[in-house]
Amino acid sequence: MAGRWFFVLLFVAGLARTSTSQEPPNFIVFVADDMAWEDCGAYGHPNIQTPHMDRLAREGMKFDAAFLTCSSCSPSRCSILTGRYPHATGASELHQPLPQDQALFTEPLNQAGYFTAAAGKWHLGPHAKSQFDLIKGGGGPGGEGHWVNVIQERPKNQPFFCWFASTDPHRNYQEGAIPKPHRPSEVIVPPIFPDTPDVRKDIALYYDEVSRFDAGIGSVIQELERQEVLDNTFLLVITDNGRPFPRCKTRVNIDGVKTPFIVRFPSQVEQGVTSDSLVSTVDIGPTILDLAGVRIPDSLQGVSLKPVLLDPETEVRKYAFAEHNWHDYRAYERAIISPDYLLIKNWAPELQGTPPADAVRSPTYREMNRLLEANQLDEKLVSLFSTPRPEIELYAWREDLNCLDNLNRDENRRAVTEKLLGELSLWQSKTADSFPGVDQLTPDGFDRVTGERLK
Ligand SMILES: [Ca+2]
Repeated sequence: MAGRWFFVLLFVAGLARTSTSQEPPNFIVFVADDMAWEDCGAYGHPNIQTPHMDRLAREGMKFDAAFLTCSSCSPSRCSILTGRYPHATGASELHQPLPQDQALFTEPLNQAGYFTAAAGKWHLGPHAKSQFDLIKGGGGPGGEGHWVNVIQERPKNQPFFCWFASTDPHRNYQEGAIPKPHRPSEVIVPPIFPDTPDVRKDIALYYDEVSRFDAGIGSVIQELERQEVLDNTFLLVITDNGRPFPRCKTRVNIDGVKTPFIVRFPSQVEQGVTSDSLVSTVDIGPTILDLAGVRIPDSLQGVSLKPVLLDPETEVRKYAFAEHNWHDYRAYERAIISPDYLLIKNWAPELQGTPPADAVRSPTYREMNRLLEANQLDEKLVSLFSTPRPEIELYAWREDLNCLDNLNRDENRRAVTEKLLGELSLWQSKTADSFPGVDQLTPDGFDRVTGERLK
C-alpha cells in the first residue's frame, strides 16, 4: 500500500514539474557585453563575485556546450533576435544596422499578446526598433539603470518579453565600478595571457564589471519576487561575445564563441542541472516562441531547446556554427562545433589574428607585444602575431578549452577534419553563405599595431 502511494506521489510531482501554469510565461534575456563563458561562479570561477548568476544556476539549468553564432557585438545580437545566422541577417559586420526586411522574434510575440521591451545596450540599428513595444537606451554605468523600472511599469495585464542588455564588462575600464573591487591577487590568468602585474590589473577591472552586470540581474530578480512573478518568468543569462582581450572577442575559437547559458524556469526546468547538449544562441528565438505556445516562423534557422529543458540529455543539434566577419579589421572565418571538436576554416590566412581595436589598445595586448619584442612571450602565444595563419584548425575543445593545440595535422583525426569540413560546406550552401573573395571584404578600419582609427 505504501508503495502504491509512493508512485502516486511521484506521478503528481512529475505533473507539477512538466505542466505549465495557467498564465502564459514571461521571458527575460540578460545579455552581458563581452563576458567570457567561464567568468562567473556558476561556471566554477572561485573569485569573481556573481551571486545572482550563481543562484540562477543553482535553481535552474546551466549549459556547458552553448555557442554564439559570432564573437562580435551587433551581428551576435541581430542573430539572436532574428533567430538567423549573421550572414543571413544582412548585418554580419560590426555596426551594420539590421535591414528593414528582417523580422525579430518579438513580432510573433507581440501578435500573441506579449508586451516586449528592450533596455540598456541596443546596437541593432534604427530599423528594428519598431519591433519592440518599448526601448529604453542606456541607463546607469552598466546599462542596467532602466531594467527594474521596465518591470515595474509594464502593463500588468499582458505577459512580457524583456531584452535586458548590459554594457558590462565592455572596455574602457575605470577603478571603482563596484564597492568591493577584485584584487589583482584574486585574478586567475587564463593560459592565453602572460601572468604579469599589468595583465592582472586589467583582468581585475574586467571582473568588477562582470560583478556589476550580476548586480543588475539581482535587482531584477528582487523585483520579480516582489511582484510574485519570478517563478513564471523564464530567465536566461548569456553574453554577446568573448572577453575583450586578445584571442577572445571576434575569434571563432572557444574563448570567442562559447557563452554562459543559464536558464531558470522552475515549472519546466529542474534545479541545479548541467546540460552537455550542444546548443546555439540562434536557438533562443525558437525556444521562447515554443514555450510561449506561438508558432515558430519559417525564417528562423535555429531549433527549440524545449526538449533539452525538459531532459538535459536530449540532443537537438549535431553541430553549432559561428562566423568571423569584419570587426574593426578585415576577416572571413567560419567554425563548426561538434560535441567534441571545433574546426575553423580561414579564407584570409594571410591576415594576422589581430584582436578588436579596443583589445589592441588594452594593457594586456601591450604586455604581450612587450614580451614578444623581448623574446619572452610563451611559444604557444606567439601565433597571435604570426602569419600566415593555418587555413584549417581543429581542436578537441572539451580538453583544450583555450584552443592551443591545433590537431589538423594529426593523421588519426583526418576523418574528423574531412567530416567537419563537409558539414560546414553543407551548412554554407543550405544557408546561402559564400566567400566573396578577399578583395571584396571590408578593409581594415583601424591600425593593427596601435588600434587607432585609420583616416
Ligand atoms: Ca560585445
